[in-house]
Amino acid sequence: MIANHQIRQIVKSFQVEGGGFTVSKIGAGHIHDTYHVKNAKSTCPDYLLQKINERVFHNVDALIENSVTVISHFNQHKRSGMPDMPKIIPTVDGRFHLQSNGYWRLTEFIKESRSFDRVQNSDQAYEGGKAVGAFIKVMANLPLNRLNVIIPNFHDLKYRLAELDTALNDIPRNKLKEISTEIAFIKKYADQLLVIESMRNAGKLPIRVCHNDTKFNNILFDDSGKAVCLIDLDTVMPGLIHYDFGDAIRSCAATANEDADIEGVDIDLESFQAFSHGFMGMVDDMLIDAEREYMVLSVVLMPFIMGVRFLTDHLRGDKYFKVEYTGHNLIRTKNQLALAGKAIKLQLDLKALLNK
Ligand code: GN1
Ligand code: MG
Repeated sequence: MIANHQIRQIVKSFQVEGGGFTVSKIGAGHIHDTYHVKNAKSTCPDYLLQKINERVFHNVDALIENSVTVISHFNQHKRSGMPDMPKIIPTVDGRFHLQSNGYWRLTEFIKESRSFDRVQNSDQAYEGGKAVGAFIKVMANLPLNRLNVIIPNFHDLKYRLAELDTALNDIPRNKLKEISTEIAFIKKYADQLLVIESMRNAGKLPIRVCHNDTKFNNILFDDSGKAVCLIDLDTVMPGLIHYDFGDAIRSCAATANEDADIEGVDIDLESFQAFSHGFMGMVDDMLIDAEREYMVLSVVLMPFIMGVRFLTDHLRGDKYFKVEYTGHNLIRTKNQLALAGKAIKLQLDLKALLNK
């Protein structure tokens, strides 16, 4: 554990305004250690400090370079009236990260803004949909080659299944029993879900700049309830629009959070419709028919991929996602596969709502 006075020292290595900082840890993300740095001087900004997880992100320079590219592109090309994305604060010697027993980065914290783990109402879901759609729309004219590929094959189901297979080969046979239902579910649906990436590989779906981690709590809201922007730009990379839509629905329209047990996990149709309405309003004019056709399948694909990833991590001994107890990733697996199962059954209803 790093002490608060050490963190305050790290903060002072950046070009910060004000002083008398108080630091508190924020618990939401599964990857980095994140702290809210409160400024004693109320006219000066608060900050968000993160220790970058190097087990997940091997090339921190490439990561930071992407964030700088994305923020400056977004702020230059956004529609008038849209708020700016929070700035990355340089260190006193002009770098965008600090190396001190790990890598640290500091961003501006937009005062009176907050994120939500669970959607509160349909207006908020609609606002969230608009924010995710706006991100894709504004990033559409950033050439793909301006971005580094931070985690190759990130949302590639074939790759995730191969990783799961390797993990399965490494565990004792008697452990397989505990996960037989999950493995049977994955085997049953994998082929049908691979269709999205087959279409991508055949060049039939356009590659776009995507956020790739559109979990609901990565959307920032102001205190009037309007969405401000997307945060957590770590995985902004070339991808399919389906990744961002399906991943957002996975958390925004789920009736239980991903750590809850499988009972009660379902898709809330009202939140689905509200989010989709906000999202499609932003991107509809850029979509090709094939993208539209697979939009609803992405609502199955994304929790399915998460189920596969959580299960793989569980089998490997929880090396990737932060866990609070042994078996946490298995609960997440069951939850996400249950959600994928619900989405499979609801596909026709979702299609009808999307086209309404
Ligand atoms: C991780 O960083 P965070 O907690 O928003 C993960 C996402 C998963 C998510 C599941 C780089 O996101 O892909 O969807 O957990 N990010 C990375 O909650 O793997
Ligand atoms: Mg993240």
